[in-house]
Amino acid sequence: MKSQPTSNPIRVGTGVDELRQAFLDNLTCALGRLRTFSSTHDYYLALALTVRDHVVFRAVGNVEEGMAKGIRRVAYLSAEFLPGPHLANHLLNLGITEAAREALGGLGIDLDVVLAAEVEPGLGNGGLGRLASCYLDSLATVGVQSIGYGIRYEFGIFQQSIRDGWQVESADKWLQGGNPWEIHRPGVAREVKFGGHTETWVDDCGRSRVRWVPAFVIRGEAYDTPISGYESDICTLMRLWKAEAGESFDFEAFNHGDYYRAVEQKVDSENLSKVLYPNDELHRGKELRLKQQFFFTSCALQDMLRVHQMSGGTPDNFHEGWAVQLNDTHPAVAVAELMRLLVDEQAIGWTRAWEITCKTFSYTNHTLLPEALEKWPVAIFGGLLPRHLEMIYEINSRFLDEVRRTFPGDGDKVARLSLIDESGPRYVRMAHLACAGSHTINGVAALHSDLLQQTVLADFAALWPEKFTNVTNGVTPRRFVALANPGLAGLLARHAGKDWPGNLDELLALEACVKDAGFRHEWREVKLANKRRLAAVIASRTGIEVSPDSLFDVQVKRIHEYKRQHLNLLHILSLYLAIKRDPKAPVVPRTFIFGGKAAPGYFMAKRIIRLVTAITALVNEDRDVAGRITVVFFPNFNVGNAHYVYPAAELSEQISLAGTEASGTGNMKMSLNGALTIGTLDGANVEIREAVGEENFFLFGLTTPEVAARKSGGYRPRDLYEADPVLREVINFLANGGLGGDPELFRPLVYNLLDSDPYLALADFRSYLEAQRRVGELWSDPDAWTTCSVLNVARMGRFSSDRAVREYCQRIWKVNAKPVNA
Ligand code: 26Q
Repeated sequence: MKSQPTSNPIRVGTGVDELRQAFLDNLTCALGRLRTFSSTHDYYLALALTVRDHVVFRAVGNVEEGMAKGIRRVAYLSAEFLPGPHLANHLLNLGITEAAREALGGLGIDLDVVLAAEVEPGLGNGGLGRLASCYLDSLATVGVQSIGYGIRYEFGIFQQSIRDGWQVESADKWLQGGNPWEIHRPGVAREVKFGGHTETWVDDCGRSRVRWVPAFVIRGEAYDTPISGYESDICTLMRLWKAEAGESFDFEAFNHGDYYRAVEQKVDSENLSKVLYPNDELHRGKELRLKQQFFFTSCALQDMLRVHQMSGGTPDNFHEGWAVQLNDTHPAVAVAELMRLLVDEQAIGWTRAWEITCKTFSYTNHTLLPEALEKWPVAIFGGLLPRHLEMIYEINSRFLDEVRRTFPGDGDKVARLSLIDESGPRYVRMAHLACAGSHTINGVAALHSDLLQQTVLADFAALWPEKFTNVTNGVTPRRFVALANPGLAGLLARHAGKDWPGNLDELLALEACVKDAGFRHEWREVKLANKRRLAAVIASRTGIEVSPDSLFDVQVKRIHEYKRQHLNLLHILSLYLAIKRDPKAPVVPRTFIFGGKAAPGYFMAKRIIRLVTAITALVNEDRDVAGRITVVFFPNFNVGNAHYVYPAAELSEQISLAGTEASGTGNMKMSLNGALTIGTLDGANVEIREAVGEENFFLFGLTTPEVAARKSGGYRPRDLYEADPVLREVINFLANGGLGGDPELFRPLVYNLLDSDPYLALADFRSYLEAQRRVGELWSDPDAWTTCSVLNVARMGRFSSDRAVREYCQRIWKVNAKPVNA
């Protein structure tokens, strides 16, 4: 019998009085606090628990409904999620922000102060993790039964601070103050095996079967975080797994009276989900990372099978119950694990199991850099997952038979496509496993999807062209406009209608306002207020005073050579030197704002941060350029800080070398907040430029084919240095200690540029300067600039993650989303 969830009307009531009463009840009963002794953090926890009741109440109802209807669900498997602060987002989605403000206001408590007390879960490195969270938000918004599976890292991405100009990392203790959003479900636990060996046996029906006898077992316990949708009845889950010691091993150790060994094993097991790996070379190929990947993947698949069977499904129709998306190759071992579950544990024949597997998975690739493709040494893989290695060999042998049939006599192709790299020491190629086991493979922007098929996955594209498609990334306008930029949100609601957060194409209506001087004035006032807000935050965090009347030129993203923060820095130095030479040089007042973390083991990226801070010291303290250029490094860029930065940006720096950035999503966030983009034809920049109009975008740089031609023609950056006096002056200044301090500090950067310049910064330098000159020119005409800014926002509707998720639903997952405007 279907049971409807019920609850106390106060607990889930949305009126001011009910919210206030529920808040006070939680303060007293859940937290055991007297009001007089309560801290802001207590208030935050009490309000979070209040709001959680609302979302969980809906989540419980949804689960039952889904079970009853037997519909296909979506599982998004991702080693990373970056949800950002939850509280304000739920209030917005539930439409109770103002009621909550009033409820707390009546008690003399300021909602904004309470919201600021939330510590965000930093369970991801950057773009890929944030994308996963945007997609969970949109899945709930468009009404799809879905779940995001991942790892409950105890320590997320490190906290960054700047000491003596250098990045300093510290542990992210996000759970220290308690996490009111998660519901721990010790009862929802899965056993995950590791190591050991395999054995064959014969079952009752006389079939030959394989049994995996592990060396150890780790238990995964579920922690559920509810995900609400915007104005949606649906509430879904992010289910993260925490590693705990498996029971049996404690017992074995106790039986031998070896208490300490038992405790040691417990600690060892729990280490599995301790810390998120940064995306750097040093951590590639680390066994613990493979353990993490298999751990969450196996927990997730076992969980899906259980849900499927509880909803009346059988292992044989698993693919009808679940569509499973692999967010990059991090969960790609799922392909082998589902095969093992079906073949070894459910006794389904190989051919049928493979059919089910291929109908279940689809794979999103997020990189074109060949060195970033994951591969595992066969010895590590087989030591940890002996049965999976056997299965991968079997998958490979059948797969390569197909390749030989399609391309007879092409041995090189067979070697290139193989799931095992045998060109040197042997590796398991995770992208190949993902491609073989998926029905659809997508890139994350049109250019990226094309290049994927021409480069890193070209052989797969030749074999299975029908598997390949593109789904351009999107971002949630709820968090990145409605929450982050309430001033703009109000203006949009007044001029484009109140439905824009759920239907971003409505913003097109702004085009009609662009000629209205009053509207443009309001638009500028909103931006100015956002710049003031950011200036205040910058002053309090860095001590640097920036003028809200200057052009805010922003580059915030992970620090990486391919993203070319150093190209931006070369431009800044060229301006600095120009003003030093000629105080009348035509340079509009600018504030250059940088933000982003460098992977702890990435030498060049850390030097780039050091260069930003050196230039900060030089420029900000030089009276000759005072009021003309200011440089800031905004420390610890994360989702919460992004809320201050994106709304204040006027110029969005998207200057990666063409053909290197898969998509970018910060480009979308800034344009949606009214920034103009200076960018290359890379990633989603291409589509953003098409959407907003080329006259509203500052284009520069080589195109991808031109990059290829330059490289194959023997690129010699030193020749460019010799030929260009401006470039020479800037580089000499850097190399000869112009920044003060140790002249050796930036030599590695300088010689890297002159001798190899792998991302062609010098080749694009001139064109970049020229585009920056046009930026300065347009900015000097506020009306013209504002017009471009409005048109950017008006035409960005396509970059809502709702659109992206609907495309996945229709074309890849084959599930129904609710119609737009329903
Ligand atoms: C791999 C092995 C070992 C340790 C860590 C990793 C690892 C972790 C994270 C490798 C890569 C990542 C993250 C990649 C990422 O964020 N990619 C970005 O994805 C965005 C969403 O699609 C795109 O917009 C960006 O262009 C892309 O760089």
